[in-house]
Amino acid sequence: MAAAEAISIKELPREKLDNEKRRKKKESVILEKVIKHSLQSRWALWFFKNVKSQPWQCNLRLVTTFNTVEDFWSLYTHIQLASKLSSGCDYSLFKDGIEPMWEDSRNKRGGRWLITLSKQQRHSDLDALWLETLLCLIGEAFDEYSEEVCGAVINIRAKGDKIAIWTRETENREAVTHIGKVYKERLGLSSKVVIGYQAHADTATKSSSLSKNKFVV
Ligand code: MGP
Repeated sequence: MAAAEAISIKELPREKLDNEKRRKKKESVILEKVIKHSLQSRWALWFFKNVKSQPWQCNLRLVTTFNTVEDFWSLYTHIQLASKLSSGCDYSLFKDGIEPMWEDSRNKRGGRWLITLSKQQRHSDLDALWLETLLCLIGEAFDEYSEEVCGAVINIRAKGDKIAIWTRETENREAVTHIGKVYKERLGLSSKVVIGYQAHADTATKSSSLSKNKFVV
């Protein structure tokens, strides 16, 4: 079939050949749209590996961006599970155009809903919680407040891993609390578990590793 097609294309005059190429390109774009399912936003995956001799920002690398369900799964199944990364590494998934750092203009007035895990949970819970976090993001799970979401970060740390959803404005109380409630429910956390929301401005200036919670759910 492909060989027969190649022969017939070769025999076409130049103008017809160009038209044929254009038709085929259009066809493949349409086919891609039919086969692939678009996400509402384009997302960027970042990887951080701690090299202490370098400034923090130099250790951050953009892996790739995607905007379809299929491309998300193909990326997810190709990269290392979070639980297999070495200590000091992070993955971040952010809306394309927002850098996963406090300084980005879309993050600087925002904060994060933080899930802190025990060392034992790396093996029992971490990968499932991170996957659910990713699905909340790409599925825009927070109703009309999904626009407030900037991204999510997973920190692999010897002292205990962390997962957080970053939102853009700490002052949008209604949006922040809605996102926190839905997130807690999606993670299947018991109502007895309390999770906290911290402003990046506080995290960035904190002296201990605990900054105060602005909201809890
Ligand atoms: P971390 O990687 O978020 O948490 O921040 P970790 O390693 O668990 O440390 P802890 O302090 O929360 O216990 C570690 C350090 O990385 C910070 O103290 C900053 O020096 C740097 N860092 C982290 N973030 C998210 C940023 C950021 O957005 N911008 C800049 N400039 N530095 C950051």
